[in-house]
Amino acid sequence: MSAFVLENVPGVSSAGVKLQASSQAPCNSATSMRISEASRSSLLAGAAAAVAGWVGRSRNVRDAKGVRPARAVTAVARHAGTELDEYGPWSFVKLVNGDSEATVYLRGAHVTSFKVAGVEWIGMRADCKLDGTKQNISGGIPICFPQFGPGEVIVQHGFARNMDWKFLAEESSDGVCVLELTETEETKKVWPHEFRCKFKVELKDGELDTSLKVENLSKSDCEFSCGLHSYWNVSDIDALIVKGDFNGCMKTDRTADPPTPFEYKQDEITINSFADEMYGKVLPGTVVLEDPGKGELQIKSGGGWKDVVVWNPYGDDKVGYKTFVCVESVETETVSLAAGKAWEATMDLVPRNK
Ligand code: TA6
Repeated sequence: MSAFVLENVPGVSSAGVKLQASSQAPCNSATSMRISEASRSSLLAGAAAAVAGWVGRSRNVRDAKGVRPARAVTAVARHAGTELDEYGPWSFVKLVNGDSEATVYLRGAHVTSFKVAGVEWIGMRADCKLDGTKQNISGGIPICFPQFGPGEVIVQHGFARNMDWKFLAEESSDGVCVLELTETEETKKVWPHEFRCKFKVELKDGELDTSLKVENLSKSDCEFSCGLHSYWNVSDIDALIVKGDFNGCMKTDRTADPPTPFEYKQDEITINSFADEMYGKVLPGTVVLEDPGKGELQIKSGGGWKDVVVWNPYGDDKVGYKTFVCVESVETETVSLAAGKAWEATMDLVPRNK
C-alpha cells in the first residue's frame, strides 16, 4: 500500500489508493500519471500491493507528511479507476478500465473522450474550447435538458450543458462516475421546478455505458424534452454509413420550410450535404456507425430515448465537419413528469476497432 492519503473526500474515508509496480504497459492517461508519478519511492514501497482501482481527487493527493508529490514518470498498472481533476478552469473526471479511457467534464456532465486501445470515438468540434472561454463544450456528448432544440424562454438545447454538475464521490466507484444537477435560483427563473438530474457514466473494458435520470422534486408536474446531442469522431464523413431500424419511420428534414415528416424507406443513412434530420420513434434500439477507416460503433439507446437526430454542417471547415457526425438519442416530444416521479434513459457505446 502506498503512503498516499486522500483528504476531505466525501465518501472515501480510507486511504483508497493502491499501487503496484508491474511489468504491464503503463496507462497513457494524464490522470494515471498524476497518481503514478507521485513518488517513485512510495510506488516501490507499495509494490507488494495487489492491483486495484481507486477513486480519488487529484487535488487532495498528499504523501504521508502531507506534502503534495512532485510529478515524475513511472510505470503503474491498475484495473479500473476514477479521478477528479480540479487543476484547470473546468474540472473533469478521468475514467480508466483496461485499455479503455474516458473523460467527463463537470461542465454539463459532458463526456469529451472515449478511447479503446487509443482509438477515439467521441467527436470534438474544431471550435471547441475547454478553457472556460465558452459557456459550454462544442462536441462530445452534450446533455440537452430541460429542452431539446430552440425555445423562447430557455436557451437552445437547455441550460444543463451550461452548468457545472456536482461530482458525487460517494456514488462513484472505480471506472464509474456519477454527476448531479439540481435547480438554482437562475434555473427557476426559466423553468420553475425543483429537480435532480443524475448522469452515471460507467467505463467497462471496451464499452462506455451512460444513464440519465431526471427526478421531479416539485409538488406539481413538470414538462421537459431532452437529448444526448452526441458528436462522434469519424474518419471521413463522406465514407460513413449510419445503420439502424429506420425503414418505415417518419423522417423530418429540419432544414425544409415547413419541415414536413415523410416516410423513410431504408435502413441506412449517408451524408453528403448539410444535414439536420429527425428520424421519429426508432428508439429504443441500436444505431451503428460503420466507418471504413476505423471500425464500427454500436450506439445502444434504451429507456426514454425515442428519436434519432442526425446533424452535420457539411462543408463548414471551421467546425471540422469532415471528422464528426452528430447522431443523437433524443426525446423530442414533451415528457410530462408527475411530482415525485422519475424518468430515465440509457445509452451504451460498444466500439469495434478496425
Ligand atoms: O441537434 C441538432 C442541432 O440542434 C442543429 O439544429 C444545430 O443547431 C446543432 O444542433 C447545434 O449544435 P451545438 O452543439 O452547436 O449546440
